[in-house]
Amino acid sequence: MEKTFAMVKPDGVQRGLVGTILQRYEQKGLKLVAAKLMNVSRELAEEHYREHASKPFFNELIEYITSGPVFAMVLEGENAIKLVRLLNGATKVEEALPGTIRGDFATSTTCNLVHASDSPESASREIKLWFPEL
Ligand code: FUP
Repeated sequence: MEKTFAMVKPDGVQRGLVGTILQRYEQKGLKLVAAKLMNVSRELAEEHYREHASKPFFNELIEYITSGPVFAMVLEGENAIKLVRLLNGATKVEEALPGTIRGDFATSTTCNLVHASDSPESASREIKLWFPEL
């Protein structure tokens, strides 16, 4: 069974949307196999977003993700990687369709509520990075 890493970012935790977001993943049929509410160190944030290190929005992204606790998860199911991304919606806020988490709840591309791994390689890397104890 495929596993993916997902997280509710600080604005989602602050707005009390952890339950609503987790419910969407669970209602779809994905199984929660690990989860924790945690503060993100600058080191972890920079490693997680290392592919964006040269982007103009990198600093803002690191400030945002370290600004408060996140709810990190591992979800499991057939096609889990693609399905969680589909439920999250498009990265750009103006492209995230209603019915998706971002489409229904986010108004900003930087503060876009959720993250999910985008490939089997990212899923494996991110699960190890965020859940080294597994
Ligand atoms: P996603 O996989 O949907 O999280 O999107 P990316 O990995 O492309 O981007 C990671 C994060 O960078 C996004 F969640 C938000 C932020 N970002 C911006 O702030 N501006 C952009 O133009 C693109 C991404």
